[in-house]
Amino acid sequence: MDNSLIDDLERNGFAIIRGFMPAEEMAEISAAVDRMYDEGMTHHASYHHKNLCFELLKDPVLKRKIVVQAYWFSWIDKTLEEQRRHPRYLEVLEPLLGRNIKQISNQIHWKPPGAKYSDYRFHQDLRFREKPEDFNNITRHSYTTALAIDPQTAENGALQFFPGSHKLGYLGLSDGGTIMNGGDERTKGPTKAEELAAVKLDPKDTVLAEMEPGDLALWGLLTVHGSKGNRSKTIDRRVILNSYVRAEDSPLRGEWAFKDGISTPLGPEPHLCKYEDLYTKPGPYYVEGDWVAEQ
Ligand SMILES: O=C(O)CCC(=O)C(=O)O
Ligand SMILES: [Fe+2]
Repeated sequence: MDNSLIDDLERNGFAIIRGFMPAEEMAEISAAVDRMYDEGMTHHASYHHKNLCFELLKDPVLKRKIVVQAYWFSWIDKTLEEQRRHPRYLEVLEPLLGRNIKQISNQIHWKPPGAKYSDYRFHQDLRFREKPEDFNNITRHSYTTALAIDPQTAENGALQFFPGSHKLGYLGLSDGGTIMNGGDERTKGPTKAEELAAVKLDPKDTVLAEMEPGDLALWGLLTVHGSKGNRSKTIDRRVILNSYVRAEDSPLRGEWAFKDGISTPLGPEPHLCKYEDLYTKPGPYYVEGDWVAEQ
């Protein structure tokens, strides 16, 4: 067991594992992520099919369609389906979650250089568990991981964390608006210093998670984090976010990742994860007007 990982998570609420995924495997994963971008671009608007989703925006600065996120692409890509349950995840997660682990989210985030909307407002991921009552010990036994595909720097919008913020309870930051652009006039755009001050956080205390391809960041559902937009001219900022939960604390939700320590492929049909309408609105369908068009 790596005690420094557990210490970091207990003390700071997040940890970074350098060299989590070997370079040879990263080359394949990176190519698969690019395939998913191309797949997303075959759609004219945001596309949903069961848990699979591609979120597209018409970027007002680039003046073209971009893909910002994909969800549960593991349904359509073998490399990435294996990636989500790679034995390295078990090595890291077993001391935290045990040998029976389900996965709640499976996301790629892109930040095309120069795009207007590539900020992620500060938040706690508990915000994205709309039915916390479906889980036991929800904040204790859930972790989100971010695998760096590109180098992650201040310039291209690396993640930022508030160390120790996981001890503050749920703060409600960025509730009630989109995670990229806020809600009303008070919260529009990236998180403002006043919003942080209202919950006694000081922007000077953030830690930038600079990472190389293959490094992994992980954090709990109460750790405050976000990221700035991509201000670089040439480099994307791609990450794969996978979130995991102790299976016995999530009887209703999630896809198996490890069953008694055995890496477990997706089954014939998706399970309820975060998308509430899986059974009532499986699609496929498009969401024509998106929030950018509404600005
Ligand atoms: O991609 C990012 O920088 C942040 C993503 C994130 O925190 C989330 O989707 O919950
Ligand atoms: Fe998050």
